[in-house]
Amino acid sequence: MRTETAAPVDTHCPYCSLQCGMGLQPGAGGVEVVERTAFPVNRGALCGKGRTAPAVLSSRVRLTEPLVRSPAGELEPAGWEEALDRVSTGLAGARAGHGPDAVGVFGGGGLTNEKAYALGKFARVALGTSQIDYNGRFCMASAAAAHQRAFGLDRGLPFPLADIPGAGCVILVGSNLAETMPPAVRYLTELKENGGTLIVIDPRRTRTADQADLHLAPRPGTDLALALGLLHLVVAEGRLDEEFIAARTSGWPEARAAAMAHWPELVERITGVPLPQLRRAVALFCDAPASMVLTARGPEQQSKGTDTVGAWINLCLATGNAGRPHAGYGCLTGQGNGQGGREHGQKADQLPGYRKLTDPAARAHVAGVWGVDPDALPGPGRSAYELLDALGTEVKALLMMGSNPVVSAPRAAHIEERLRSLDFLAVADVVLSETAQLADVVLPVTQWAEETGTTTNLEGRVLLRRRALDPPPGVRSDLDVLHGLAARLGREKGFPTDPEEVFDELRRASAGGPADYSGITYGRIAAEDGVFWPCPDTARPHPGTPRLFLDRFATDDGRARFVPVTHRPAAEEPDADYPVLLTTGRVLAQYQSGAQTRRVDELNTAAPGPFVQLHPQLAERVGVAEGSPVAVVSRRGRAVAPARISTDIRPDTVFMPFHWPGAGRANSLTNPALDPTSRMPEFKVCAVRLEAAPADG
Ligand SMILES: Nc1nc2c(c(=O)[nH]1)N[C@H]1C(S)=C(S)[C@@H](COP(=O)(O)OP(=O)(O)OC[C@H]3O[C@@H](n4cnc5c(=O)[nH]c(N)nc54)[C@H](O)[C@@H]3O)O[C@H]1N2
Ligand SMILES: Nc1nc2c(c(=O)[nH]1)N[C@H]1C(S)=C(S)[C@@H](COP(=O)(O)OP(=O)(O)OC[C@H]3O[C@@H](n4cnc5c(=O)[nH]c(N)nc54)[C@H](O)[C@@H]3O)O[C@H]1N2
Ligand code: SF4
Ligand SMILES: [Mo]
Repeated sequence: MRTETAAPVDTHCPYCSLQCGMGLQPGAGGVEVVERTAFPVNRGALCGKGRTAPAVLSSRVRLTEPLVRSPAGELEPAGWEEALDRVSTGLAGARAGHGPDAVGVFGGGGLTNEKAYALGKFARVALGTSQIDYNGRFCMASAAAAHQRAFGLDRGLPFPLADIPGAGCVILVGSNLAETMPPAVRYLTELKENGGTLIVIDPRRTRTADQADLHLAPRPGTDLALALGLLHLVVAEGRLDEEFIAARTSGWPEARAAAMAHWPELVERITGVPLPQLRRAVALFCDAPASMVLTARGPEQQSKGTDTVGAWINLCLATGNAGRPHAGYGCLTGQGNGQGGREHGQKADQLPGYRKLTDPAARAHVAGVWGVDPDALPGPGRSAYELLDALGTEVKALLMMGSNPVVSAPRAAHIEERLRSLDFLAVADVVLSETAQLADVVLPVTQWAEETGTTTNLEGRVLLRRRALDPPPGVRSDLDVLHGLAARLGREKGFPTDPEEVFDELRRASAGGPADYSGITYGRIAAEDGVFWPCPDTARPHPGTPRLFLDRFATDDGRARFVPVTHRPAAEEPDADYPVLLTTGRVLAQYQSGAQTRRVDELNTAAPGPFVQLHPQLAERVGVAEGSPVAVVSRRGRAVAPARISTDIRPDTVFMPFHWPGAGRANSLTNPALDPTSRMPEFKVCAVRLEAAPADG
């Protein structure tokens, strides 16, 4: 028996990229969340999801034994040996019949660094497949691509959140921070207390927009034009930082020419944002001694997301707001390990340390650490949506670890059907998610509080989650799963189950790469409240890098690159048949596909189900009343949910949260049109029509 004086275990929330610090106090009935005020990012504050996270540890709601599909088609309890045998046979069978690329692996940005690393290695070494990608492709891939293009390196925020209050003006583009990272609102409050101004750009007046000095409500999918219009005004009004442009950038003449084609009057027409508001935004942004632009999923989840983020970066560069304190561009990454999960090799084109799979030197280095022939490493594979779309045709068997695409993928009914058409599907999860329900084998895995591992938060700060309690019997860790499968596939060695051992290998694999973790140890993280990468292993311990680009950008010549970009319409614009724009996103009390949070009573009470937010003018035209069911129909499908009538949204746009399966599933409607560079689907814009639905849907 534990004594009641056991100290709380310092750890981090299982959900979003803020990775709030929390203490877990072990007690008779499991663990209780206690404040961890010393952790600087959230100083003890938590949102309701973090506070209630232990509810998902309860065996009442989670998987506690492997499940195997019986000849009669039912998922039935089985032992671990049988379940792992079935998975390795299923994966190996597809490989034997159709070649290694007939086996797919799908990961997640919620997985720890250790798991993401091991999963990428498992795909390339144990399976020999190129077909691995992950749900981060649905998240911040466009910002990552734009970061690489402009700065030569992708770390979501090149500065700590604590720098925000020191900026004179912050533009939040398509981020509903007050609902998606509530404890971070503190930084915006402090910004305003310091006399700084906040501009929020969102087609809806959100809880975040409520706090803004200026709220611009553009038509969804027009952020690229908006940013270009602001840059045009910056030039026209003589607000350029010529000195910065000359000293620290390249490519300005071409970017300038592209921006000058976007007349403010044209931009007003495209975006629906009145010209005086555009002028005011430029004044606030340029009057401040240092300004920031922070983007989130609003402008990024578009079929032109990379160019859109590029346009916002151009605005920062032209005004000298980059590479100096309290100024710059940053992306607010989303998932718990959305940053680290995109660095260590579960992405289709990537090796650990944010290395490129196509770079011969990177292949040689990582193959050396893995003890394999570099020529044996496969090349880049398909992106997430393209991989899911190829299921059942070119990809015959799939291992899913850390995503629930039946709810979260665009054009979800089609993806559900692709998953059903597989010869073999294995899902490792903590709960019986909608995707796990389709599997041939379900493997029950341990969760955050039951295992140790590192995550990298949205600031690039590498953190340690610590095990605070024992998992229920019958549950194994993802690292155990990969170890067991690799052994069955002939790789007895190379897949350790101890997270620290995996991390030490990751450090070596990342050494010398852009995301260099080699100087970071579990001990250092614990002692320092996290360590910012890059942190090479140097003779005198490297301090880590809270702020990037202060002296030079990570390009070959050290200069940030302007990229000339021009506006283009969404992949699907409204027309006579589908006259309304649909956009999608989140609510405070549910997380992602809802697999975890829909199992928490308190959260379900706060956010019980899907809804369609629409303007009273539109509601009247369609003939729906508050709370009555409205059908939303797109070229991909139909969804029905109660109307939530509000003047907080543009009259030409409806909004649906995507957290629920079934009749109200927003992703039955969304358009999988992909950004050509980042392969990000256009979750934030598609054309729909509305119909008042009969009460039974
Ligand atoms: N409560 C909660 N918090 C979360 C999550 C969650 O599921 N629930 N998920 C986490 C993850 S993985 C992520 S990625 C982040 C996402 O965090 P956010 O990006 O803040 O969340 P979203 O609600 O997807 O989108 C933000 C806003 O974009 C607006 N928007 C829609 N279309 C457009 C557009 O065309 N242009 C602009 N400028 N804005 C637009 C929406 O109205 C919405 O208010 O949240 C993280 N935190
Ligand atoms: N329409 C619309 N769709 C969207 C978005 C949007 O804005 N609009 N946003 C997109 C974005 S930004 C994201 S990030 C995706 C997210 O969507 P998903 O990829 O579906 O994310 P989650 O719901 O977090 O799914 C994670 C799954 O893994 C399980 N899990 C959690 N931790 C672990 C672990 O450690 N190991 C294993 N094996 N399993 C674990 C969870 O129980 C859950 O079933 O959705 C995307 N879909
Ligand atoms: S803001 Fe994010 S990390 Fe913090 S408690 Fe909420 S879900 Fe967890
Ligand atoms: Mo995300």
